[in-house]
Amino acid sequence: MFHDEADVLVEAGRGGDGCLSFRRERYVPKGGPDGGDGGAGGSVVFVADPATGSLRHLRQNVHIRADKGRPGEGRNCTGRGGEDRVVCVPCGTIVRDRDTGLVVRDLVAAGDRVVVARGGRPGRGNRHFATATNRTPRRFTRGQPGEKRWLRLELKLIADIGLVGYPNAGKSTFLARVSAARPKVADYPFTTLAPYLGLIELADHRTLVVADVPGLVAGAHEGRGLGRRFLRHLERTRALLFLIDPTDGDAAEVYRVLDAELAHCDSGLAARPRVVAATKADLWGERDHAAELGTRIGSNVLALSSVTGRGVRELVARLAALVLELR
Ligand SMILES: Nc1nc2c(ncn2[C@@H]2O[C@H](COP(=O)(O)OP(=O)(O)OP(=O)(O)O)[C@@H](O)[C@H]2O)c(=O)[nH]1
Ligand SMILES: [Mg+2]
Repeated sequence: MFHDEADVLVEAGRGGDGCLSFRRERYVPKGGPDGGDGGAGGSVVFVADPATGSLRHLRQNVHIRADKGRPGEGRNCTGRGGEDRVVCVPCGTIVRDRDTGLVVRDLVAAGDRVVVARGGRPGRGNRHFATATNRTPRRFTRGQPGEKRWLRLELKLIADIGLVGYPNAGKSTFLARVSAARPKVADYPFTTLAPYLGLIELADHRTLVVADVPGLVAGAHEGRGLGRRFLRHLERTRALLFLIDPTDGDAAEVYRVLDAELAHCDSGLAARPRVVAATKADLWGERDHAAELGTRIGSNVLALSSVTGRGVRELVARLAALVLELR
């Protein structure tokens, strides 16, 4: 199951009512109005949090509400304000109004926050309504309801490098080799079902953020395989790493299919700078698939084995150089 989309109903707290009260004290006849104001309703706030990896926690939690404000009280006491409800979402979450489709906010960087439903205004106590001719106003106002609306959340990972390849090409294995990420690796297609990020630490303390996404197949743009839904996670990457397993079918043909699928995205993915590597070099025997593929597609192709480590260092260096240049 993907957890990169969620519809949620957010509802801010109602403002507390104003109070109707008069000062009652011995020796103070006709004490004036002293009804306090209500407290403001709590708001619903979304915050981008790097420790939150997906929108999974919002699935079951479709209705998110904030606290209501308390009513005002006599003796000019203002009611307590409702507490805000703060919800963590992953960096890269785009918040839209579900009905209009308009973007409310794109929560990109850690700590970015947005009020998605504003708390209701508090009511006013009767002390505000005293006039020269009416010293005993019985008027007060009620708190306003909090804002309420449906939102559509969409996660688009933000990374330096996006991995592009058929299922089983060895994308997750590569990421496990070069980063601390421990994705599931298995010898069947579509092992990776949800996109996630891995961090490669470079020697100079700089880092590369890599997005591993589910494998791409021919016709993905028409919904085949896991479809194009995950392609959006490649949209906010600086460069792409094509990983092609030459022991599984015609490598040049695979490359063309991948390229064609990217070309179906209108976000300029096909023009994104790319590095191409042929995977599982430890299984090639005498053949140099990297050179063969390079000749056929007319670009440099690296030989990579995530098992023996062949080409890993060179590939990371190439990615780092490319990304630093693009940054
Ligand atoms: N011999 C060898 N096997 C590899 C290498 N890299 C990956 N594999 C194997 O290839 C299979 C698929 O690897 P994954 O890393 O899960 O492939 P993936 O591209 O992430 O696949 P999906 O998540 O299904 O799209 C696993 O059985 C890996 O052990 C390699 O360099 N050499
Ligand atoms: Mg995988």
